[in-house]
Amino acid sequence: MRSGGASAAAAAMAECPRTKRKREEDEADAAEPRDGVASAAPAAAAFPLAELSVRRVLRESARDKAIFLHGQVTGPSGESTDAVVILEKTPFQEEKIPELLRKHARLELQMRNDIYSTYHLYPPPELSEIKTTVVYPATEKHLRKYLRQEVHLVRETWEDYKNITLPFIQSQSFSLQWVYNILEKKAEADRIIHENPDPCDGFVLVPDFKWNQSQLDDLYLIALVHRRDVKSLRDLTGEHLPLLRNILREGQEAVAERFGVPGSRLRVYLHYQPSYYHLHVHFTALGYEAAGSAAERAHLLADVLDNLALDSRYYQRRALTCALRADEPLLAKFREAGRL
Ligand code: M7G
Repeated sequence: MRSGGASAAAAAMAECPRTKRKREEDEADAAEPRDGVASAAPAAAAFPLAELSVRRVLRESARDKAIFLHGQVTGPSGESTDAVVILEKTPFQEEKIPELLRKHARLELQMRNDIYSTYHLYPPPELSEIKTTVVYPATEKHLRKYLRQEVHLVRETWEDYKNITLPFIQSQSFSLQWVYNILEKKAEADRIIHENPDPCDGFVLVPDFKWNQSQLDDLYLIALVHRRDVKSLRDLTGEHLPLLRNILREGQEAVAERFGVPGSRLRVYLHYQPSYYHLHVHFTALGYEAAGSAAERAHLLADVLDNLALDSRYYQRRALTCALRADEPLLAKFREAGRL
């Protein structure tokens, strides 16, 4: 389902004057991504997985059945390029269970005791998918993002934001090219679930790349706003209430219509700090404990709306908690400033 009607071109023509200047600056920035990854068009060729040489395991989780690898691909002239490859076993799909039981390749007894027994079940290849996420070429920052790290909490005041965080993110943040590719329909256009094309108060809702869309247990979508002048929760004021209300209402409606999951079963929230400083909102299944849905990072959109309605400058007044990984340069900046 894609609603809203007006084309992207019409949306661009009707661009919110407030965002136009910012967009032009951002486009200039995007032409030279800060972290050095030029990726305007998605590469058509599949990633050469068989040629990946694994350098180290960045993180693994028995609970999530996932492993995060730092690997390198060697090009024809011998140069090595870093990649992050995430391998993740996918949840069961109920409707595929009869096929799995019928078509299993082998069932090997592991142990039997009285009425209890355990087995190794080997499913047919089409039912043993491993979700694979690739970041290639990966920057140092990507390697750091996925490396298992101790996390520290920092209380960031508005002054800290202006003096420490803002200058830091202006010089260091991840490239937003993937976001612009979605907004401009240069990538993932066929995956759009809903669009409100208004340049000020509109957004695009797409499946998050953490979700393979095969089952609803780990449903995960992301709403990316069209305007390009809102970096994060910190920039939000009462002016953004119509935009945020649209995201909550239309996003919930679109998910209910497409996936049959009602708003009461969705967790709709923003991250602070986010990894990508272009305002976006996470939609996850309520029963799914997505990484980043814990109290120190997730801000429910419904609460954000109420806070802004009570005080337009709420997020420029209060301190916000940030969870920063031990080797994150921003944490070092807080330490240098004597704020830790
Ligand atoms: P975040 O709060 O900035 O950071 O969320 P996090 O990644 O630390 O949670 C960005 C969200 O965008 C995450 O949920 C990512 O999984 C998702 N995401 C990132 N990339 C690069 C893409 C992409 O290329 N396509 C889609 N659909 N989602 C992405």
